Amino acid sequence: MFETIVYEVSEAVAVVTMNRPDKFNAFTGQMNREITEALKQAQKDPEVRCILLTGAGRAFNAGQDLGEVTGDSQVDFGGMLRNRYNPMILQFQKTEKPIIAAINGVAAGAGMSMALACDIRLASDKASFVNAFVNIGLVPDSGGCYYLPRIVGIGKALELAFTGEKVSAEEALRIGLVNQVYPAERFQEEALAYARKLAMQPTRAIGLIKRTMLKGLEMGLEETLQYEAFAQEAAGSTADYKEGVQAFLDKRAARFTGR
Ligand code: T3D
Repeated sequence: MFETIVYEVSEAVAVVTMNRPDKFNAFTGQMNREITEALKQAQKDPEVRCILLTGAGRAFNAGQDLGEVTGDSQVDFGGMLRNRYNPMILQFQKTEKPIIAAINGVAAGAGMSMALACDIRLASDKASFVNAFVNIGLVPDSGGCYYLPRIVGIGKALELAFTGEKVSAEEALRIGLVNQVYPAERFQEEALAYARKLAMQPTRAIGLIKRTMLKGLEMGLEETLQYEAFAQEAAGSTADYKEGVQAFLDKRAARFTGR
């Protein structure tokens, strides 16, 4: 049973809703663990073919709950990241199903980093992004230093990290921080429709695409070519590959099952 998130599966989509709206869905240790667990659960469940991560209320996620780390004693930043945040962020990569961040409102600090660790980012026109770390004298963490420069380029990444200024959804779309922006009134239905469409794709190929492209970011051409050959062997042995080819020959839409 989850307490800080709501986990619901319907029509092949697992919707994970961060549910601390009064605190702008800021992270507690329990929420870090529950998100990690929810991703593992979705990975194991053959009924789930896409994951949609969103926030309850006005915010997506405001980063670490600063109420949890105040006080006179020195915060164990290293321990906190190693034990709570890093395993959660790594789980996004390990989950071989598409993960969509449906960014309904502000995404700040580690909440922004987590959105960057998702495969696709959809934003409401009321959403915004704040690389808030510098505003409290910290360094981007939770994969922010890895994903942000890869997504928007080093120049823009440094600007966002140095200034900690708020970026609107419109600007986020312009700089490639998000894939799509939808009006707030129909955001949840648009995001769900997007997720359902991805859930109908050949899920094993999608998982292999994700793994191969992420590995490709770290490897040279020769190694990537090798890995593509390996991934293609795996994809080519799926029922969805056979269905895809048959559907093409039959001149009909493919009916993928994720097998
Ligand atoms: O120990 C460590 O810190 C290590 C881990 C680091 C990882 C990190 O994530 S560090 C970064 C932590 N996050 C922040 O610094 C963001 C702090 N929040 C903000 O800058 C702003 O609240 C926002 C830009 C997110 C939103 O601004 P705005 O003006 O739309 O809303 P607001 O009025 O500031 O906040 C609304 C409520 O949410 C408010 O509560 P109240 O007064 O209505 O009862 C505010 O206190 C609460 N809230 C927002 N962010 C946090 C939070 N409560 C706890 N922790 C938060 N991070």
